[in-house]
Amino acid sequence: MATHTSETKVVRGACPQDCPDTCAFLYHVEDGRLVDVTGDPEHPMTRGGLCVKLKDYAEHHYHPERLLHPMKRVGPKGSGKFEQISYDDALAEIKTRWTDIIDKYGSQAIFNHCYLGNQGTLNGLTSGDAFFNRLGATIGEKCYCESGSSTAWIMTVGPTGGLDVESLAYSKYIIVWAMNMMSTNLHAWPFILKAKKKGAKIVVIDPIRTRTAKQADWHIQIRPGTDGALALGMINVIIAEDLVDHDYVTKYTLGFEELKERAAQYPPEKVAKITGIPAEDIQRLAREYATTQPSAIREGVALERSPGGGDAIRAVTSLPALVGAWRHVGGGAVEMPIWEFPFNFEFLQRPDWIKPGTRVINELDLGAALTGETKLDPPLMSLFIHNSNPATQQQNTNKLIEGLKREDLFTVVSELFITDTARYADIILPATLQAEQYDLQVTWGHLYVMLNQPAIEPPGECVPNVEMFRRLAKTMGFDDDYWGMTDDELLMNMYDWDAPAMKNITLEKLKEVGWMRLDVGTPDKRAPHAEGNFKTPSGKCEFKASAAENGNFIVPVWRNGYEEMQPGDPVDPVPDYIPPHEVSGANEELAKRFPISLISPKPHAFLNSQFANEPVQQRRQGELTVAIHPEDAATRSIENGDYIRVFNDRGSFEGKAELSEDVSKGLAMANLGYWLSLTRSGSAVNSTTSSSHSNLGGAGCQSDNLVEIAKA
Ligand SMILES: Nc1nc2c(c(=O)[nH]1)N[C@H]1C(S)=C(S)[C@@H](COP(=O)(O)OP(=O)(O)OC[C@H]3O[C@@H](n4cnc5c(=O)[nH]c(N)nc54)[C@H](O)[C@@H]3O)O[C@H]1N2
Ligand SMILES: Nc1nc2c(c(=O)[nH]1)N[C@H]1C(S)=C(S)[C@@H](COP(=O)(O)OP(=O)(O)OC[C@H]3O[C@@H](n4cnc5c(=O)[nH]c(N)nc54)[C@H](O)[C@@H]3O)O[C@H]1N2
Ligand SMILES: [Mo]
Repeated sequence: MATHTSETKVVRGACPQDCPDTCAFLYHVEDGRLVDVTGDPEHPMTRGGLCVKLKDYAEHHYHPERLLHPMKRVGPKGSGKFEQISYDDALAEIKTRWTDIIDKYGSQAIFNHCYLGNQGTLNGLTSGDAFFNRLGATIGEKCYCESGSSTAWIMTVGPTGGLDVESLAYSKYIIVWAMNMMSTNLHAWPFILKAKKKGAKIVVIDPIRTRTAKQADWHIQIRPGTDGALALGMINVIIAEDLVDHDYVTKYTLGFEELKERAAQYPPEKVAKITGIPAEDIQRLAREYATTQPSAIREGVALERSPGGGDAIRAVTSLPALVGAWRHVGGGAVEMPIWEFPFNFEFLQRPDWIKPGTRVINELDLGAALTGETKLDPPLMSLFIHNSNPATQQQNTNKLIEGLKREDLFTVVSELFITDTARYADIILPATLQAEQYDLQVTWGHLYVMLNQPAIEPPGECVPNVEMFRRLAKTMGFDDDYWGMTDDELLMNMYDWDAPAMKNITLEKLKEVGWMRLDVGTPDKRAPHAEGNFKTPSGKCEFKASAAENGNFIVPVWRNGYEEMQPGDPVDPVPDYIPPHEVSGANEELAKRFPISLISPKPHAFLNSQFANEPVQQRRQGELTVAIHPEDAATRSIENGDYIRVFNDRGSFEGKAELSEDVSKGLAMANLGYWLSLTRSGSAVNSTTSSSHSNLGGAGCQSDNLVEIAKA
């Protein structure tokens, strides 16, 4: 940290990154220059410390390669050759091309690809929805993350925040299920340590012996994509040994008999064969979990990243009600507390502007949509990409890149840097970084409303997304009041400020203090479902989901507010185990050619692909490494430090071999996030991952990936 003088101005902010912690920032500014960004010591989650990724955040604002002006492509697509143009010329070009496309093909030939590069209310996940709904573009389902787990969570317990992570301090038994908290939810760990000090047992369920697993009392090394079987096996034991809280189940749950029947098909011996976990361990886990109250489950997103991911999360989310864990402070489960925030999605996304009959395409199917593999009428002729970097982050990137190369495709990218995706743009618009913009941050890991106030002027012609869409709306001739509203006017409409959770919270007060806790009970007292009160149609925890009667659906948040169900495979009202596609047994032929399961979790020092172009973070993270079991390495004559090639029918990438028993035999691990343009092979993990979907919410199956490995 730099030393600060009395000349230093301190401005309150909030971290914009796609992370459950959403830390409270203090921006330190001297002579108009951001000299440091520190964590607010008063904030109960941040507690004065930022993660390694954000340690050099002030400098990130002055990165020499930051985009400061609009750019127009001058070389072939993908070459990264651009020349500066004015903002007005960029807007004029967009208007001409879009008008032409709309005349020839209709507005649905335009597609917006957006994710959570920025997590603000004004500038984040939904920042393009109102504009593109107004334009009549094809609706993009934003399914990179949490769409599967949220659908499953809402089907089971409704849109509730569930267990407050701060209440983990009061738990006696904590299961961290598919989450590498030490890297991805660091600020929740101290609450777990508090519980541990008081004697709580910490269990981590993860195929890999991660940093987090190493801190646990018990690491359960599960085969990827088999969590649904483990949860049903636990339910089997809990019911067979009568560890059920019958009073709770009778009063506050729906479908116990059906769940009992389903779980009877998953005795521990059978589950042991599926998951690779010894039957005695499954029994012990079930007994300890049921009888050590309050017991808590921290659900990680990786639970959804397999073909049966949705049902796995429904089964896991059924556990606390079965044993009455919700009765206690510190008991229950947490997916995302985001459901406690009173968003006004009707205003945020303007679903009323969606023209009847507008089609929907999952962003994760963009490669197939662009290349013509999915027959589309009209075809996609223009892409607008912001807050996302699909060329590194989307599965099966080779197919996507083939689509991005199309000469007849008009692509606009709004970015901070010329990323792997921006290289394929026709026009690039420069975006602001967090110290340069105003926003109310959306948080998905705690219960504080967080205001970010601008501390410095935006450099060059950079503008926040919200202003970019105002300009685009004006350019396209939209004259609705919406586009003339100030940031504060928008925010006043985007939340229900009169909701009980917002008691005493106002924008004025937030401007003074920076952050305030929602009025949803304090961590030492909060037990939201002690007496049921689930937000499901029945008001109960639904082991048998009423929502399944509506067929396959995803939460409207992920599709511009669009409510209509898509015809899909019928969903079983009671969760079942749906096996992975890419395992021996499911696909013998594939498993013979590609015998290694590859997992691609989050990097410690990058935030998805962000900061992967920062030399400091590159040093912290190291080069692209593939962890492989020593026996698998030996049969392939691979030694520690060798460069290896990881491949399957979809693609390949190269990395450095790290022989490690942190991965079991038949499993390998390589982190996500490396920029293709900065790797040895010009490719990374997502060159190998498949485009298949989890059974709920259109989520991706990043953990369902068979590969072979050889010396490079
Ligand atoms: N194999 C594999 N693939 C995965 C995952 C995995 O575990 N394994 N995880 C998935 C998950 S969970 C997620 S969330 C996705 C994430 O996928 P993305 O959201 O695409 O991830 P980022 O790399 O954060 O890309 C965000 C981009 O937005 C830009 N950006 C940041 N702020 C702003 C802004 O204010 N305005 C504009 N216009 N741009 C901005 C950044 O520079 C960055 O390039 O990846 C998914 N992909
Ligand atoms: N440092 C850092 N922090 C981040 C991010 C980042 O890129 N870097 N990204 C942010 C984002 S977008 C998100 S969504 C969160 C996600 O944070 P996490 O929920 O922690 O997600 P992942 O890193 O995808 O995976 C977590 C763990 O799940 C394991 N896993 C993979 N497949 C399976 C499976 O089938 N079953 C089980 N039981 N475990 C499995 C992986 O080995 C990994 O250790 O982190 C956020 N925080
Ligand atoms: Mo994510």
